[in-house]
Amino acid sequence: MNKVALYVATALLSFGLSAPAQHSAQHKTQDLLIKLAPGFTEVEFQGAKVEKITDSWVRVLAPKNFSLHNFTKNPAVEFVQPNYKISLMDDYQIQDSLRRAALAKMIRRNPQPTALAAADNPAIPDAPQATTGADPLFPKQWGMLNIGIEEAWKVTKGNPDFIVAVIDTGVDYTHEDLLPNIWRNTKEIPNNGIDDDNNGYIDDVIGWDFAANDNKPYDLAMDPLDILFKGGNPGHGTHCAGNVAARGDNGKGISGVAPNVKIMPLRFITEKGQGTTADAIKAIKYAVDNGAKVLSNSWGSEGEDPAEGQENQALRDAVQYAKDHDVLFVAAAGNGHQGKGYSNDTDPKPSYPATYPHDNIVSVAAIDVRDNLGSFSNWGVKTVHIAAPGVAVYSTMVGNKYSDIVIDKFGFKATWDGTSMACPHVAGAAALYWSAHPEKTYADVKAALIGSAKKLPNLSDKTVSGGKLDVEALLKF
Ligand SMILES: [Ca+2]
Ligand SMILES: [Ca+2]
Ligand SMILES: [Ca+2]
Repeated sequence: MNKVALYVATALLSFGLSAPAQHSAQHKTQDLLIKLAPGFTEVEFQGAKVEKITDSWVRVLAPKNFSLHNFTKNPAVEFVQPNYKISLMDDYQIQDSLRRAALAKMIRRNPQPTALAAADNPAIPDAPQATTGADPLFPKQWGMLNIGIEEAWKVTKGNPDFIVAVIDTGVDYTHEDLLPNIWRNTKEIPNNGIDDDNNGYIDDVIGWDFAANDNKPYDLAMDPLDILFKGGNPGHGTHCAGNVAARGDNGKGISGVAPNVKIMPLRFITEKGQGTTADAIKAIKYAVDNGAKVLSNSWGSEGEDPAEGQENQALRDAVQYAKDHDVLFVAAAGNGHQGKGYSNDTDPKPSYPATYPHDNIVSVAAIDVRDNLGSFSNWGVKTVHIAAPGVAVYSTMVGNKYSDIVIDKFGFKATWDGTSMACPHVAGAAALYWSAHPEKTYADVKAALIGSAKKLPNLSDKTVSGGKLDVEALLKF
């Protein structure tokens, strides 16, 4: 019959198949997102829990046996879909069974601490006094030199009022090289238990943690042994944030592409490397509503299979919301080795959200120090716009550290490789350009990124621009 019924059917089928076996409680509940029909601001279903997500979307937790009819007969319902899962694009879990057995033995012998509990998140420090001096680890940042950063910085290092939202696993906001550039919500009085700026979030002084629903979007990282065995977050958001806007010229660490702009840390992916569409949408809306002009998105979503008539309409609407507010949505193109849902050429096999049709999206591929496309990197001459450094990338790590290595333990070594690492370079570049040209629109910024890209023969049939990020040319564009 109508759209509603079709999507309810596919939604429930999909949800039943995709619910993780280890969370048996989820089998007893349907976790759905429902779009309200025009003119409706709320909806109720007897026996179901309804949570408002945006003006037009609600999350509904309904009993497993809740009938489709409850939705289809309700005039307030326009669209129903599962609350699709979202995950980090990089997974360091070891698959080989012999090595896993050896790791299991090690864990039994030496129980490892896992991530901090959310309740143990460090307090939010005050903004520090400014320090000056060269950034001692800058020479290790091959990616900065690769994109011509030093010439670009002669034009601008970014407007201190410009905000880039890092929508990810959180950020180590206590890190010496990030803390000076962490956004401050000056309309919120800290620790008074009141939502002073009336934005729906109490004491949100630097951002929000949508996974734990608190005001400390700290980057909870798993122990390396746990990551090798079970997967999880190695401090992904902190690494991304450093490449956007680690503080420059402060005598410490490194420098981001836009070393004077602000980072808004928004956490919606947990220490296990997983999030939900509902939380992603809330994070995107928060970023837009609280002044971020560029969103850095190094993650991939599920729930798009045109063959099955499925669509993550809720996430599409959130990207549209950003577009409607003149906000640029920079996204990692995706890593092809991930299996289902990802393929190297995103023209025939899209990767989401990077491949959504919204023209405020910039999809970013990864190159190495010799400008070769990373073996894992997605490309697409129609759907991936530009390449940027994304192999063995040096940046900030949780716990006041810096590295280009994710894990080097138990004979297993991984460097920070991924379109996840390339995306923040382009987000930082957009922030630089927009700082220099505040009158421009997202469409102008995107056109400048593409138009100024350095054309390379090996990328001519791989990206829309036929090249890689060139911030020197960008700032002269
Ligand atoms: Ca608030
Ligand atoms: Ca407050
Ligand atoms: Ca620094």
